[in-house]
Amino acid sequence: MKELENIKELFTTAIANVKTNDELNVVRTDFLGKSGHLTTCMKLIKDLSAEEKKAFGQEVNTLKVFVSESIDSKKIELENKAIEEELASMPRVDLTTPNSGESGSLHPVTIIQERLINIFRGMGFAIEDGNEVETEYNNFEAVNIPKFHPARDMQDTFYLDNGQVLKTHTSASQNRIMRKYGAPLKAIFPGRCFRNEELDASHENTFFQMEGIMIDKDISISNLIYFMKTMLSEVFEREVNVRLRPGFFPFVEPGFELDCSCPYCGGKGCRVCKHSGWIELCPCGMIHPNVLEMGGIDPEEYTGFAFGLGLSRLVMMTYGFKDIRNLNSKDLKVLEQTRIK
Ligand code: FA5
Repeated sequence: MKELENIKELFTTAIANVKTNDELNVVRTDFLGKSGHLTTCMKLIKDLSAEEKKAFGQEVNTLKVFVSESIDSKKIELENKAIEEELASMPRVDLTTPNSGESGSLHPVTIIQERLINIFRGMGFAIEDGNEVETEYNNFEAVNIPKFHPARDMQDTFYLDNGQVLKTHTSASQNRIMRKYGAPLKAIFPGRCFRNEELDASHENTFFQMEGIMIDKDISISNLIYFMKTMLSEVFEREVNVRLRPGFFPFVEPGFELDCSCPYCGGKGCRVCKHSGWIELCPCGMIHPNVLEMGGIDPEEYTGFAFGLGLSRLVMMTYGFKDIRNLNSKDLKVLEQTRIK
């Protein structure tokens, strides 16, 4: 019937022009909807003879099936096209590319820091994190360095406009950690420190330290020596000896500089230890009663030790870096150096 042929032609052109789902929905409504072409053309049936009605009905049905199947396959075609476009816009990874053998590596400071964390975790120490921007109180006053104390001159400091400071040493976190845990307490807290330094091969303005404190009843210098010796023997993977020399830090009394027997020559003397057999490694001491008190811990009841390991310097020694500035240099050779080990 002419009417149906016209509808089919109209539909074929309309579906061929469809580019989006919205356009497809419009075509569906135009042909299959309540007032669509196929529904309205059924109204013609009432003027037909009984025989024509049957044939017409069949033709309309056939056209309806054709229209809905065409709409369904157009829908699938649009979906596939959308997936293809999304895939084409994604970065391509060729999983069959042969591996170059190159692999990434952690930064040497991270490697040694992780090793230290594992050692201390094994000895029951909590691992804490400190702020990089600190209050002047935490960085100085809380560790017994009041305003105008000459010891402030030992650490040339970056002050911020709001009066806070870039942490000059990890000791700045002692007060917060003592207040957080109270006594007894065993914690280490590695962190980045900043000082306005005259730069050279062993001085950076940004470097890492790792602080440790242990506070309990009857803690003595023997405990300090034991933990330092155990830590350093594990770090260097061989038995080392330690010795203490007097050192001054306002937050410990007595204070020490701890030397470690050279792990490279076993104490005989070599280039690394400048032929002395000893390496200066870690200032430490018994926590000053004022510092315990400011941390909310009764110094009559508790004693403790603290140490401040120069982590960046330890990394230099472990991997044989001659200049500390390499560690912050972004030079990939730094990472390659640790990959060999
Ligand atoms: C301190 O910072 C004390 N807070 C350490 C301490 C903690 C003592 C607890 C007693 C008890 P000192 O300024 O010496 O101390 O620094 C400690 C270590 O950090 C040094 O031995 C050194 O290894 C490292 N260090 C200091 N300044 C720099 C720098 N500019 N660049 C690289 N490493 C540095």
